Amino acid sequence: MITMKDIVREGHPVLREVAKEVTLPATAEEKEILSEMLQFIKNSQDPEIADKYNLRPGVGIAAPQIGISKRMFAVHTYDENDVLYSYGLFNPKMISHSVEENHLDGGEGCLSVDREITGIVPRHARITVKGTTLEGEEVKLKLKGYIAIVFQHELDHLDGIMFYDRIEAFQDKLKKPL
Ligand code: SB7
Ligand code: NI
Repeated sequence: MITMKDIVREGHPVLREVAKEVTLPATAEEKEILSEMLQFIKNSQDPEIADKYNLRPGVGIAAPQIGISKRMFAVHTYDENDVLYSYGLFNPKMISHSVEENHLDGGEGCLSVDREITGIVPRHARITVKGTTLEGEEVKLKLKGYIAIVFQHELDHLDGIMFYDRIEAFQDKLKKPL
């Protein structure tokens, strides 16, 4: 069972690596890891289990967050219409996106970041993602709203990008000479 002790925190180089493609079909071990990741997210949303194991509630997790530099992530959360999006995906890839942007008013957080970082994280409003499910099925998902933002957060982890890299004020501060 995955618990918080397995979660790699910021500062660990694996979070900054570009993760490697999973050779398909995925091995039994890769499938096992990805289903454990999905189970961790489900557990983190179960008040009793989360309390018992001290899990921080999460909506998704990417393999680099457990120290595995492979292109796979799990998402388990509901959209604005209470439709459940529950996926373990191998080699997820954004194949198109809107020009229009969107963001969460409250900003974003991350299981690998143990501090509050405020700021607007600009994201694409709509994306199309292709990937292979835990069951080995190829899917093409058209996403918008909250779910599209969660997927972009997870896709970024596979490219070594943290949500705060995209906070404009933060970027400006880094670029500005003293
Ligand atoms: C807020 C939180 C997340 C995505 C988008 C907005 C995910 C939090 C959990 N993770 O750290 C997953 O990488
Ligand atoms: Ni994250």
